[in-house]
Amino acid sequence: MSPQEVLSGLDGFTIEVPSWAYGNSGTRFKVFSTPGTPRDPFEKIADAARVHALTGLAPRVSLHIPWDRVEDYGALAAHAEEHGVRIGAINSNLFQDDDYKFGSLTHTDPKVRAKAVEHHLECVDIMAKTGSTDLKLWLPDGTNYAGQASLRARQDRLADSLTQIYAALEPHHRLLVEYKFFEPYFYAMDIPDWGTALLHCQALGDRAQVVLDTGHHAPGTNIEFIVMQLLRAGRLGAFDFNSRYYADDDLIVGSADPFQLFRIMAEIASVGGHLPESGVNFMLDQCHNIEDKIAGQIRSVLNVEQALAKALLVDTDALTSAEEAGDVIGAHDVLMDAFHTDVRGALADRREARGLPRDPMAAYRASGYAAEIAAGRIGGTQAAWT
Ligand code: LRH
Ligand code: MN
Ligand code: MN
Repeated sequence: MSPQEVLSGLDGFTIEVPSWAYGNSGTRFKVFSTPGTPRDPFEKIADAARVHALTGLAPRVSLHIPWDRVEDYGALAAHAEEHGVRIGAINSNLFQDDDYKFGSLTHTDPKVRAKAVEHHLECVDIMAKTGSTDLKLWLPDGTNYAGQASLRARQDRLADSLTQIYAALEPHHRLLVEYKFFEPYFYAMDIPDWGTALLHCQALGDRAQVVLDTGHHAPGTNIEFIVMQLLRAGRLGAFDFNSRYYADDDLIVGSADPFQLFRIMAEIASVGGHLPESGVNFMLDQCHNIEDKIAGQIRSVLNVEQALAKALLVDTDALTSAEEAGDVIGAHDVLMDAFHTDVRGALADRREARGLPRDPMAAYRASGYAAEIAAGRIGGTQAAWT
C-alpha cells in the first residue's frame, strides 16, 4: 500500500478539545494570563473552532459545568455550529464546593449525595440542549488518612449514586467514568484505577464506559496494556490525552513521551479503535499556562494525528509473523520502523489534498488571529485547577 492509502485510515478520525484549554487554567500556583484569553464560553468555542478550521481534526468541544454555565445552551450550540464545530462531552464538577470536603457521591450525608447527583441531572439537561451524548464524570472523592472512613461503605454509596445518574441518561447518552490514583486526596481515592472504574461501569450497564486520562497513573505504568484490556472488554469510552513528567501535569500530548503516545495509538489501531464506529472519544485534557493556548492546541491535535499515522504504518503481517516465530528483535524492529518513519510530509500532502493548510501552525501564525483577539478581548475567565 502507498503511504496515502495507509493514511486513509485517518479518514473520520477526530479529536475533541476541552473548553478549559482556551481559558486561563492549570496549576494551583500562579495562573498566567495570555492576551486575548476568552472571556466567556462563546469565545472559547470561537478559539476552538480555529483549531478545527486549520487542522480539520477537532470538530467537537467539551464543556465543563459550572465553568461553562450560560443562560442559553441552545444559543451556545448554535454558535458552535455557526463556527463549524459542535458540543462534545459535558464534564461535571464535584471539586469546588465546601459541602464536598468529605466526599460528594460517596458522602455519608444523603443530602450531600443528593446534591452531587442533582448536579449531574443539570448536566444531562445541558446534554439535551446542546446535542451532547457524553456525560463525563471524574470523581475527586477520597480520604487522606487510614481509618478516616470505611473504604467499602464509600464504594457502596458511590454505586448507589452512580446508579441514579445512569438512570437519568437518555438511551443515546453514555456515562464516561474517569479514574485517577491520587489528588486531591492521597491515602485513597474512591475511583483510583481502571479496575474500579470498570467494575462500576459493568454494574451500571453497557453505556457506562471508562475514561483513560494519560496523566492519572503512577509513573512507569504500562498505559497501552490498560488500553488493550479496556478495548477487549468493550469499555474504553474515551481518552483524556496530555503529557506528564511528574504528576497530573496536563502538558501538551506527545511532548514528554512521543513513543508512549505511539504505543498507545498502535494498540488502538491494531483493533480499529481509531475508527468512528469504535465509539472511543479521543479528547484532550490540557492546560496551557505559559504557552499560547491556541497554538498549544494545534500542536496537540497534530501530535495525536502523527502518532496515529505512524501506528497505521505498522506492518501487521510482518509483526504477527515475527511474534509467532518468537523473533523478539524482529518483532520489535517492525514496530520501531513505523515509529521512526517521518510522516510529516505525507500528512502535509494529505492536508493539502483536503483543502487544509499544509502547515496549520504557520497558517495560524500568519492569520493574525492572535493579535485580533488580543486587541479585542480584555479580561479573561479563570478556569480552576485541573
Ligand atoms: C482532574 C481533572 C480530570 C478532569 C478534569 C476536568 O484531575 O484534570 O482529569 O477530566 O480535571
Ligand atoms: Mn482528565
Ligand atoms: Mn487530571
